[in-house]
Amino acid sequence: MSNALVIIPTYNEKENIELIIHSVFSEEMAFDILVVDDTSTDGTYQIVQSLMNEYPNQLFLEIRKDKTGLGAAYIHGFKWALQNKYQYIIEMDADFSHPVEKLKVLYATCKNEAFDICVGSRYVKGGKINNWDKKRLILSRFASKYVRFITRIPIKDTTSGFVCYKREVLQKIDLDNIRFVGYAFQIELKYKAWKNNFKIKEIPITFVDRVRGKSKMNSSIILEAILGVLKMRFNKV
Ligand SMILES: Nc1nc2c(ncn2[C@@H]2O[C@H](COP(=O)(O)OP(=O)(O)OP(=O)(O)O)[C@@H](O)[C@H]2O)c(=O)[nH]1
Ligand SMILES: [Mg+2]
Repeated sequence: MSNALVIIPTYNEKENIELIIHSVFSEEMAFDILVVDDTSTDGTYQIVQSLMNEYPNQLFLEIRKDKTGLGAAYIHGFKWALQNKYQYIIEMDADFSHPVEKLKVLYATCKNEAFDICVGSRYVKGGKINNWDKKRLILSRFASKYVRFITRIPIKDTTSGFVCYKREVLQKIDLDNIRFVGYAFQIELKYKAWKNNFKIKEIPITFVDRVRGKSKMNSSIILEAILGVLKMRFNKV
């Protein structure tokens, strides 16, 4: 068993899940993986189950009955990680948007430097986004500036979903009190960590738009983030 866990939330990722699992396990550093699947209808969790024999005590699966959002799936995964004594807990998407080869940098930054959180960032020097259309680029960049303006948080990529947290951070934050489910969940977690004086570092990543499978992004997720940031700032969360 490793001391670092990569949590991959999935909903209908049959085109990606096997490839991403093999890809993480072919890294030199031994990470464990927890897939948190919301009862995908396309066979995603059955693929994970079939791989568990190949990776005993390294690959784990939690199936949630209801699809209640990315945030809820991560909270479930975090609680599982804390119960199972992981020291470093990493969030990563299933769709290869996040560079697998940077997992070790996220981990090393928390382990060897005096940081509690390491964020894979598109918006620090050296960070990039490949293949996004203009509309998505503008939306994401606007979101990042908006969040900083409202909350004053010293992080450039607050919506990033490629993050390593030390267990102490997730122990300190009240996971039962996380309000948001979509992108806003990513912002809320970083905001609460910062408010609790945890030290955060951003490292540059190249984010690549998904090549396989379908997006789960929708306008209610965006609206939640816009309103949620204001609520958070004015302490309604
Ligand atoms: N368990 C769970 N996973 C989800 C849910 N929504 C999205 N995911 C997963 O969360 C990760 C990020 O979702 P994406 O659909 O890639 O969201 P995105 O990156 O904003 O959108 P695209 O990359 O444009 O598709 C993926 O691994 C999804 O399968 C959900 O409600 N439950
Ligand atoms: Mg994606």
